[in-house]
Amino acid sequence: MNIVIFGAPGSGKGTQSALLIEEYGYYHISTGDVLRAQIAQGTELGKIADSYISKGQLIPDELMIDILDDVLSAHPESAKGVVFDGFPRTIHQADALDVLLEKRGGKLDIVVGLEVEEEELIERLINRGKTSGRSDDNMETIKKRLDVYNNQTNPLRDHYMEQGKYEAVHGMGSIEDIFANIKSVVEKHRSL
Ligand code: B4P
Repeated sequence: MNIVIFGAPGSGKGTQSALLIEEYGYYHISTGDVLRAQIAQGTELGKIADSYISKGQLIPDELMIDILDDVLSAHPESAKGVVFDGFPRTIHQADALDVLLEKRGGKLDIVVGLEVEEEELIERLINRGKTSGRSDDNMETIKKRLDVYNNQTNPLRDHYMEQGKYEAVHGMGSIEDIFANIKSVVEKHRSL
């Protein structure tokens, strides 16, 4: 299965993706982690990525799509199923994902949307900022990230609803309870 974990910054995408991988053994691609690894290594790509991330902006679509294509090609085990964490973030990326999967004989099965109130998102990210060292976990950048999410990423919710692929999951409460709900949604699609 190919699963997208969708949600606002701080909605728990990374947290729940890790549990999904543990449970089902799919290949995990966090585009945020891929970019942060490049930043940590000081590569040219990392410098470009940092200039967007630290301002709370999205990396340009074409660049992000090329990076994803490269990651998929470098990991043939991804053909058995992927948890896409943080991708797609725009309609253009969503269209590109369909093409990338089709090219490899696959398709997107389900989009798990973690739905969390904005106040809670801000609290989580501010808390993470105390220890993460991330250039984007501060109040000013968090507000920009939420604006970008509302304007550019949230429209994907309707896009995937129209395709019958969107499964809303209440993303507040304990990590275990949220995961139990995600699991039941994934199991439902696995048995289809
Ligand atoms: P990401 O790395 O995807 O960062 P994120 O949206 O903050 O989500 P993350 O997965 O890290 O946090 P989570 O919600 O799990 O992206 C960072 C940046 O990279 C973007 O802003 C953008 O610039 C760039 N980028 C990435 N992908 C891109 C793309 N496709 N196109 C263009 N640009 C892209 O967790 C947040 C916190 O909440 C954690 O501290 C966690 O412990 C906590 N938490 C989780 N679940 C909880 C719960 N149930 N209760 C309490 N706390 C919880």
